Amino acid sequence: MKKFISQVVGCKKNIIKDFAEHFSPINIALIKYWGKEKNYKLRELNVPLTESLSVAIPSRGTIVKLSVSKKDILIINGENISNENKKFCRAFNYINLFRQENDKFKIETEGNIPTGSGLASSASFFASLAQCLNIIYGWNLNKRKLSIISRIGSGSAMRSIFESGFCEVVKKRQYTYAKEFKHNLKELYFSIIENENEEKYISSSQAMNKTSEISFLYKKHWKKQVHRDMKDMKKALNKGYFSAVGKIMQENALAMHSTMMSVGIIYWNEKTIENVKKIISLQESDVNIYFTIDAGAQVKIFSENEEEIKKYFPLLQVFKLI
Ligand code: 2P0
Repeated sequence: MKKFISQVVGCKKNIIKDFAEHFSPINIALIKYWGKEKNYKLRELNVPLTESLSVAIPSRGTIVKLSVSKKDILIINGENISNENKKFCRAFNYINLFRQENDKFKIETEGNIPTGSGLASSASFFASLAQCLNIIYGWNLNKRKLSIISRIGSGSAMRSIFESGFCEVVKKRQYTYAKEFKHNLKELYFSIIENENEEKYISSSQAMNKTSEISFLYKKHWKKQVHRDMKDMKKALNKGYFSAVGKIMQENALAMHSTMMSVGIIYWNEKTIENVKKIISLQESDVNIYFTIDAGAQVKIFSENEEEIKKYFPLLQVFKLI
């Protein structure tokens, strides 16, 4: 691990600035990351099993302020987090990979992400934290290397390095990274149907690990599904065909949920099913609204037409992405 880190960040090990601040957006995967490479070395470096493709939601995300301190402190949205808390351990175990023994930090984070939405807040947090470390240690990393080091914190963080537009994860063994993906969509709008406020009952990491260990459907099918969907999705984005983008995205999300449902992991609630049925029946009447669902109950919708979302979901906040 240490050797890999120095290959990526170089030999600069000393703090050169005592404060850094960075905002990273959340991202929504149109082609999902679900499961990791099993090989010991790749597993340690949190390498996803497949490629994935996402769009950034620039107005939602996490600001991280990282400052040199006398002891390690984590403050999330104004609340001091105990050093026995899982989040504290996860954040500082990550920093341990890069720092020298006497370097101590205060991490302050503020997010504007809807709670319980299955919007991996870990993605925007680790993307911001990696960028703050890059400033504090003066590594001067490009986006590709930033995506590689943020990945060690959280797989989806790779994609939050990109502040707007689409990006894809490219598989390259331990150097698996994210890069911008150019598209030709004319307009794109996004909304979240918030229908759950509780913490999810199983984390996405645990859920993907359990699925990949025991689901026959996952083992036989998931990698092939992603390869095909990536190819078709890139073609649809290149051509700017929104309805093809929507259909591929929706099938990919349903396939991911099928793999986890096959081992008894069900994030959906009654409202999820109600909204999924509503959108499918709208599609049957030629309404171009498509959905995706992450590791949570929330249904996320995309359309190329703002008025269509407002007409059928009048209470939702609509985000213009393109
Ligand atoms: C995604 N998810 O592509 C998929 C879809 C959830 C469902 O990336 O274990 O929190 O930290 O690498 O990044 C959530 O996974 O997992 C996720 P770890 P992460 O957006």
